[in-house]
Amino acid sequence: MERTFIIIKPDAVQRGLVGEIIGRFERRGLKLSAMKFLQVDDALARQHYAVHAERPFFGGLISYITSSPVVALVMEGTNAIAVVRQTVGATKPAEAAPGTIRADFGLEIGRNLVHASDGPETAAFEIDLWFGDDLVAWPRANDAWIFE
Ligand code: IDP
Ligand code: MG
Repeated sequence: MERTFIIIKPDAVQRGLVGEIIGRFERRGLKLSAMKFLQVDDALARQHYAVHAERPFFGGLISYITSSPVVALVMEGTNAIAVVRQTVGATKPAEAAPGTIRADFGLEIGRNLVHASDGPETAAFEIDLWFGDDLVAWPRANDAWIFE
């Protein structure tokens, strides 16, 4: 079983899309392992996006992610990292496949609604950064009908 880290970004929270977005992951069969609602500070934003520190959009990205509260969550399931990226869609909403979150709700790269880990190392780093050991392992009643 694999875990991945997701942020419902400030634009999605402000637009009242938290339930819609979490619902898409839940309906797919993914299982919650952790969740919190928080205002991200500058230090956490810079650590989370450290890989982009030299990019021209970095300042705007830090302003965006710290501008208003976010929902951070960890979800678990078979191939969770890849299936969440697939459900989220391509970075540029205009290039995201119809039916993905970014295509269904977004227009611009700098307001693309959701973050999701892009690989196993990133997922491990991000889960530790945002939640440490604060994850919940729990038996879900319908696990056997989703995980073979
Ligand atoms: P990802 O979120 O699909 O993994 P990354 O390339 O890792 O995309 O970029 C991280 C985030 O930085 C994007 O989701 C987007 O919010 C922002 N971003 C990336 N490229 C640009 C850009 O060219 N202009 C503005 N924002 C950008
Ligand atoms: Mg990324």
